[in-house]
Amino acid sequence: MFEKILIANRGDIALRIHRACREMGIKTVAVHSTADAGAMHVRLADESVCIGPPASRDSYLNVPAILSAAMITGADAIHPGVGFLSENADFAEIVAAHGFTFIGPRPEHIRTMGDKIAAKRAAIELGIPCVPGSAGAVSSAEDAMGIAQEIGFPVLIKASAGGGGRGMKIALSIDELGQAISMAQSEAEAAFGSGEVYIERYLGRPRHIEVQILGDSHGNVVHLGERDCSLQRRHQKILEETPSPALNAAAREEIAEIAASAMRRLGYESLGTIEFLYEDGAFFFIEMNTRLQVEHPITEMVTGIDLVREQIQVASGAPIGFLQADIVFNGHSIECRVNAEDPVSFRPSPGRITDYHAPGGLGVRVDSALYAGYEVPPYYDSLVAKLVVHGTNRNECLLRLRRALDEFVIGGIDTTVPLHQQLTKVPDFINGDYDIHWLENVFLTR
Ligand code: MV4
Repeated sequence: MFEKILIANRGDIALRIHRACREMGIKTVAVHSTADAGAMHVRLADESVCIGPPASRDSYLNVPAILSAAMITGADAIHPGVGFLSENADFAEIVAAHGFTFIGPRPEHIRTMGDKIAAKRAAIELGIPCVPGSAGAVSSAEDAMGIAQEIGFPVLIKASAGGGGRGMKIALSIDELGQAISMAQSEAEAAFGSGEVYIERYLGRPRHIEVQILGDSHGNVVHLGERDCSLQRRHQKILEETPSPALNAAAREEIAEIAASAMRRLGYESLGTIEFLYEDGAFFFIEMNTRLQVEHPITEMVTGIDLVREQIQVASGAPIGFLQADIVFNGHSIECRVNAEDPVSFRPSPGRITDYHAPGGLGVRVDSALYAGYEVPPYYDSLVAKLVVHGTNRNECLLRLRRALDEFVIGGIDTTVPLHQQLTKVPDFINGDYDIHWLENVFLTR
């Protein structure tokens, strides 16, 4: 097992990884920008290294500075956390080339899944159901016309280098196709440096359901169930829950088994998430995330499995310590993402925390790096806390969630706590009756 891990991240996720390390007897190295010198992840770590000025590009994305920090502290492994360098295949390769273990999948799997066309091609080969569409990139309008005629309108043009919804264009009919393609191509070229696009049938009212996977270096792969992440605004998840209120036991088992056996065939190692759209009882693969996810705690709450501990263990070469049949799914869990934002305009609200009281009690978990007196810097993601609640069933989980939200005090800045208080009281949410557009088109327009 590793003796010392460098955590190449900040905020609540750096704390989350530090906690797993502590429980495993592994020393931690925090890295931080000058803006984060007083941050909780720095205070809790065994050692810390300043890696640059506030801008992420110069600090949390500064590969030479991070590698230097690992060398001077004698770390064995680097955990990239979420965001930043976590899905950068070149970084994973460079880390290994310098003699450190990258805590994540093999670089080739990161690279394949980062290219959405290559990811979809891999998914098809592995027997994962995909949205009907082009077999690869579409280059010309004529090419696209043929495919669109086959799959039917509306169609969606997506950037191969995209993901997270950037560079997507809908064409409702053949008249809109040519323009949609050239717009998607030029937007993708400007945003990602690659204008490669592909076409899919546009699903109008799907849910976003993702399956959590864990693989080791001995060929074992298990799934840890699904998460329903349909409640999003501008491709940012707001609240996630497991199990999905939209699935019955048979559908849940089927998609999770398809995902796990595909990853077994791929020889996938580490944590991974296969994302699907679910509409009219059918699943369609859209993307795969090759990292730990923000919403991993809800899976931990219903399985009792420490995902970060497992991720570190498999990275050290150990086999997964349990079988699929040993995993018991217990009750229901919901995560509310608390952002330092105005709950109506969603404008960022950095600043000093004047009061802080986190909710507690049975079935309540708060992952946050906040403390009274801390100053939320303006330079990074606005997520400041995850409120994660567990109940024996969805109703108990909801009652507990409302209670916990009412207890949460974060003074001095605006947060999205009031948004969650409203969301968890509306009938459509209470009934689990929502799709990927409901939050923006129904809830936020009331
Ligand atoms: C789609 C889709 C409808 N049909 N693909 C958005 C981000 C990227 N992960 C994939 N996305 C979508 N792909 C087809 N063929 C609708 C979306 C989409 C979406 C997906 C998940 C969660 C929220 C969303 C919001 C808008 C659009």
